[in-house]
Amino acid sequence: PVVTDGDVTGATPGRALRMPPPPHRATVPFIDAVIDAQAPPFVLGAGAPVDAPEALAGTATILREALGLGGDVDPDAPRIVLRVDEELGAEESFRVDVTADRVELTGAAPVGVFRAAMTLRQMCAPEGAIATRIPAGAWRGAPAYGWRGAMLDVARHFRPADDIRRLIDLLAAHHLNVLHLHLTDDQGWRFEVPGYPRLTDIGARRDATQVGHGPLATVEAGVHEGHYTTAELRGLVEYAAERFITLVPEVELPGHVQAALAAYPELGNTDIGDPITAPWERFGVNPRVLAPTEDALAFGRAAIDSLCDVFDSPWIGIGGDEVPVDEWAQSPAAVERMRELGLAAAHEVQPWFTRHFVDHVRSRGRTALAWDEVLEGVVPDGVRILAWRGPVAMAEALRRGIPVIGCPDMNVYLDYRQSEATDEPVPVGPPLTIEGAYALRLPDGVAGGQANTWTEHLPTRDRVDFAMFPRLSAIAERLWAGGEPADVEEFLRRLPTHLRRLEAAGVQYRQLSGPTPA
Ligand code: TNX
Repeated sequence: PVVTDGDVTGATPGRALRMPPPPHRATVPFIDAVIDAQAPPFVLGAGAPVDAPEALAGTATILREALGLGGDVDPDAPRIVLRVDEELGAEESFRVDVTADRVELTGAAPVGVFRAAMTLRQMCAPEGAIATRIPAGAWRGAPAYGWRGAMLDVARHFRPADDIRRLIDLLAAHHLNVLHLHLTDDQGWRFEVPGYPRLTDIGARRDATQVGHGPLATVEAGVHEGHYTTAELRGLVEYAAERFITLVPEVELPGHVQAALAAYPELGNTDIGDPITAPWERFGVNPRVLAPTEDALAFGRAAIDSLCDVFDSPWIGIGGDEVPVDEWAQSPAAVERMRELGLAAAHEVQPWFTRHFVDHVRSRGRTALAWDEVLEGVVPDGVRILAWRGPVAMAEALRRGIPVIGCPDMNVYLDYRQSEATDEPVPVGPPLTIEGAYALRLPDGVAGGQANTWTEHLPTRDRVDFAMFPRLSAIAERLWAGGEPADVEEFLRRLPTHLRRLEAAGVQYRQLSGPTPA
């Protein structure tokens, strides 16, 4: 008899409801299958050959490593075959076809073959793929959205390149295809810009950091520093590309710039406020912004150029969020300059910057990515919006025909606390539970979605793991599936199997039973 997954994931009366399904029926994102329970299964041997044409050699290598295939190949053993079949549909569409003597991984394009390979790894035992018995059947997948992303803020707390590679592996395992790196903010500047050496000499180091959140927060001494060299970033771009992930860089302009102003104070409004001598040690919305000068524009262009030279991403982030206009209104020099530029009020300064930076990104053959605050002004052509302030922001972009990525904070802000429990570490924002993440529902017409991990209160890799997982697993499934959220109970039945995968990968995820932060 042929049974489908829908019948056997635990919902069938008479089955042990609490038994988590086996790995091949517990993929995350869920990949539906038609299983032939009568046919003999495939058993993965350590010597299994992996057959792949030259164009798929990179994926074959990654797959061999993921499955733990090493040493001698047994040419007569049941094998794994990688192939492209353009008939399959959109690029990322794939199939995994299993019989006793072969597993066939077919993609509509090489990217689809890679998704199939990641699915095959999930179908095997998390603790070690060798010797897994996979029932005969056909698994078939295709994503709902072209942009399935995760953003990591490496400005508030730097993460070394090795940690980024590890994160890329985890995203790839979840079929995510964008890693957005938030590379600059008030508290740190993390990439090199030719002609502006002090950005990384001064802007990448601070000597103290806010500890805690809210009225009881204190600032405590302790050096925090780090930045990526250009060579490191090029290496990351390549590593990501091999895993069919686009690394999307972002520089924050014209607000969230205190680290840059610490390095080059003359780019700011120097006739107002205290002199800036170091990156910000506090968290929150910082009042300091770029001055509306030619020098500030040239600086922004240089930063964008540096990103375009290093990253091959079609999208370049230019920031745009939380820009307070007060400084422009109160600085006599800025007011004078606004008069020269014909800007009637301080709130017209941000759109002036935006237009300039968007045009510059476009002159480099890329598309600018900006936070939804830019919708408050005139939005030039050639912008893609990151809508973080909920359904209203997504609807506004859609109404104006501007391409938009949904990242509604209530569903995807992974810095938000995970429950009401008093021992939940650093209680930022309203609680976002795993059920809340799984409830993500993007409106029709968006280009995709992403989860954002801001790291003000996440100083270590373990804390980032704790914030991200397993909520990011839930979001990855929602971005793959699209439409209305499926039954969260069904997801929760698969989750224990998925947690074993995270465990095997050494992820310090948050236990479902509650906080045990590192
Ligand atoms: C708002 S979302 C910010 C970030 C903070 C975050 C904290 C966005 C574009 N800006 O600068 O880190 O809230 O949740």
